Amino acid sequence: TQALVAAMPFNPNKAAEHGFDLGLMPPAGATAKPASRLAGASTLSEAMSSAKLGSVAPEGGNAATGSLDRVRVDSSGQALTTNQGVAVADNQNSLKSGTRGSVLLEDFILREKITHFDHERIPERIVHARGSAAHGFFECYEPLTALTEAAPFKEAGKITPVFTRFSTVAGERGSKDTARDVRGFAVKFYTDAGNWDLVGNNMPVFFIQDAMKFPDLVHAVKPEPHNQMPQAASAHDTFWDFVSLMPESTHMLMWVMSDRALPRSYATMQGFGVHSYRLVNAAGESVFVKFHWTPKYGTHSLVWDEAVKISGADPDYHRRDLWERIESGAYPEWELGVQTFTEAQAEQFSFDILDATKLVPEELVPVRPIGRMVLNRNPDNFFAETEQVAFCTANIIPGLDFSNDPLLAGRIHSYVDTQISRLGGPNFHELPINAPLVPVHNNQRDGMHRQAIPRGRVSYEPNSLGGGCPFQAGAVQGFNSVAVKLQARDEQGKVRAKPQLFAEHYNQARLFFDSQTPVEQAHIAAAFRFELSKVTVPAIRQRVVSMLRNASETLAAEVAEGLNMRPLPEAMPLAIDKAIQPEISHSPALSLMARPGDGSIKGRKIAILLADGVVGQSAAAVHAALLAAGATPKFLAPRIGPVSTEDGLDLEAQASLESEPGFLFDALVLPDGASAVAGLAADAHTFEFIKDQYRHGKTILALGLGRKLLDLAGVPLALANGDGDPGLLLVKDLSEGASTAFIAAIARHRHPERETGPTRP
Ligand code: HDE
Repeated sequence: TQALVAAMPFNPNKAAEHGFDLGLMPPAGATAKPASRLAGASTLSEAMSSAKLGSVAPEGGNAATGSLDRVRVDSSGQALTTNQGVAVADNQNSLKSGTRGSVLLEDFILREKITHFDHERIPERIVHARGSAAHGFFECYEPLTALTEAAPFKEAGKITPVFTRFSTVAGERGSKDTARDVRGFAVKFYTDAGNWDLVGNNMPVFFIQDAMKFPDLVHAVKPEPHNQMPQAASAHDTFWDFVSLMPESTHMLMWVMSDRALPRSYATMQGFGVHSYRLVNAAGESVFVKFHWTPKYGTHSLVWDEAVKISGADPDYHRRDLWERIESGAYPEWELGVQTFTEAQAEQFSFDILDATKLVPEELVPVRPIGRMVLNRNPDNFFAETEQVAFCTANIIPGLDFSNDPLLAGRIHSYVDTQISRLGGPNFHELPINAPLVPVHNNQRDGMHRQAIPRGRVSYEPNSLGGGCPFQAGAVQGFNSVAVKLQARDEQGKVRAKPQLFAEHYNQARLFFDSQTPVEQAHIAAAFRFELSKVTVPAIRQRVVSMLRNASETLAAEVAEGLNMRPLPEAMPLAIDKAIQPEISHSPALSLMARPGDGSIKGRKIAILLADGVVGQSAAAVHAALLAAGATPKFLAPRIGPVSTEDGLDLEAQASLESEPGFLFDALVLPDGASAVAGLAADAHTFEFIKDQYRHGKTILALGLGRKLLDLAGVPLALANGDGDPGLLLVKDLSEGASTAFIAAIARHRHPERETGPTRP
């Protein structure tokens, strides 16, 4: 028993890691491309100094360095104290005038404790309130100096620490992880030239083109103001009312109704910078750039039925997944890629690169990989790190610059502004998680919660009393904005207007839909049907379908059919008077299936069912094989705890069928042994478990007599068209290479062949 329980890939009772640099490094033997400077270094600080990072802030603490002893608290072996450091003798009873008398006002211990508690909450983020984050590093593949002088891209093997936060957008801080929603993908690079935040999403486009519309969009999608419903859902009247009056949202709606909005985990979703930014080299020359994060483990999503069920059984599904992957060493990893193009190229595109509702198809500009990000350390404290981290699109460094995207402009203002109220004043950059690695020197002073103690009497520049310090860095060392030339068409003077191409709303929505596989298209149609079935006002449903007709008649017809809408409403009038011919009509890169991943099953959760009388050897052997492949196998039985086996091996169920239902797992093993099969068959949860696994396209391995459970659950052993089901493996025992076949089938993630139509069995 001990051996198998201890063989869990992570320790759920993980102790606090006070003062250690544990977990800061890539796993032993990890191959960093190309020549890693990490080899031989035992702490990140060491690795960073060998990677020629800048000096570490002398103030003594940045969460990226791991050297946070000044602010970390280790209470082991310590007596309880007040915030003034006074030892507390009794933490159970308030001070009273006699045991039954009134509580005394002088009880400063009680008052301090309650007062602090009363103020423990800060406002949640207005959007992206629910998130999870981790520390890690970015490693540069090769110098990118021809294009940019940005610090992380200077040398092959250069390491830059990062802190990355993933989030849902609409739900509140305590809402569920698996809502249909966009996911935030925000990366803080602690570079040796200051902090750079790449604040992106898991979709490369956005709903609106101008920041002016953002408060409207957010008000429309958030719970409705009169009754505060529904939580973490776009399936309601106000959202669809708004977007159906904003046809520029059509492209983004395709993404949000696709399985992209239901990621299987943060580790299996892409990330995008969305806007066009600029890369600037030392000579001041610049090109446009779009940033892409591509997950090493492939892009994998949930199906809707699965997402709905998970949100009930484990609202922390993605948070738990990220935490457990890191604890088990199956570190999430992404490749950073860039699409770079010149002003002249941009002029030729059939869309405007300042329009955040458009992407640059990879067929037009390929994505060039420039480095990788590995997340390998969980935060010590959720509030201090994940909640207090403050990302901001304005945080850029020399070598980067903005484009004139009007959505980006609004963001450059919004983030600092919102953080001033969320984090209580202008000094949140001093919080350890936000502090840059490089020292900060300026004449900003005071404000709420100031930590730094600036010395001397000079707080202005120019000065002579402070020897002129801190002085302007000058054009060579300091940040310079690209001197972009105004073009003739910009010389209209002040206008509240958009460029003409912003009025073309449907070409890329069509491109996206037409580039999906049939299963993905069916899921998009089903998502529109579901969401619009929650819309109570028929005119809004009609308006959405009339908008969809401009993007895809096929999709519009399918959605209308699902809503019993006959005849089809007229197509919405176009906002642009001339047809814009797109460059391409098909982009395979837009399908989730385009990135199956590295073929490993690292981080996948696999259920092995047990019951008394099970054949212990084969169950234990599958467990060992899955563990060796980097997955997280788990024994489950009708009840948690010890299970007796046919062959006398001690096994222990780590969860019950009731506590962790089937849809929480990526694959399933049905055990061998006559009495175990009878025991499992006597529990109705077993059949729910199997049916969900089957319906959701998961891989199922039945060992020996375990296949009987499939028959009892009514699972068909062949596909509807008579072909064999690639996700069902029925074997006598493990000797026939079954675990290899099982692992290969799990690596496919899901077997959509089982789906027979939009309404699915
Ligand atoms: Fe944000 N966004 N946003 N956003 N956003 C915030 O900043 C905003 C947009 C994104 O993990 C807020 O600190 C405006 C696009 C992420 O802490 C706020 C506009 C993209 C996060 C804000 C946008 C994003 C935020 C709320 C339209 C993808 C979470 C709390 C002009 C490229 C960061 C906060 C984290 C958070 C404003 C649109 C990504 C209110 C005004 C497009 C990942 O400042």
